[in-house]
Amino acid sequence: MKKVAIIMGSDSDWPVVKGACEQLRQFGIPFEAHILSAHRTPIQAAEFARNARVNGFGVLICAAGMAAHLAGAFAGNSTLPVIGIPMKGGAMDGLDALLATVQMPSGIPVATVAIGGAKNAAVLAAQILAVSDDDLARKLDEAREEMALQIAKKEEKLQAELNA
Ligand code: RP5
Repeated sequence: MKKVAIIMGSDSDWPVVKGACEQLRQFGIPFEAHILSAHRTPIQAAEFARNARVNGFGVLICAAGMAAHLAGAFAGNSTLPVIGIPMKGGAMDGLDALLATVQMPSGIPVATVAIGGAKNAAVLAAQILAVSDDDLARKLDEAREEMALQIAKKEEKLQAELNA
């Protein structure tokens, strides 16, 4: 199976980003996580992105806050699908990162999840890899079934409380 690369702009992003790692682990998807910055380590970031396909990656997840150019820089240097996680924090509490990540120029897309949406970034990466992986597609179906089961249990509990 192709690997997922999870790149974060700073170690301060890690407490949120590790949620993506946990989700990938649950699906049994191999991944690497690295700290690389579009601004502080621009050469290393570009090199990683340029070599990602040949190094066995299938999807790139990039998490960054504030002037969040990391996902865009990766997208500019690779034709692998790039998923951006805008990080909370700074003067605008993530809105700046959301706009910086999502407002890409035509031709260079970044699939942007919600502010701090690490779990969804991992699920979307899994869905991309599952296009050509039936086992993984089955795991995604099972996860959906489990989610629906949890909601049904909550609904039952709510109705029991209302009718008590
Ligand atoms: C971004 O700036 C990082 O992704 C992080 O979200 C934010 C703050 O970085 P630190 O100052 O905590 O290293 O580049």
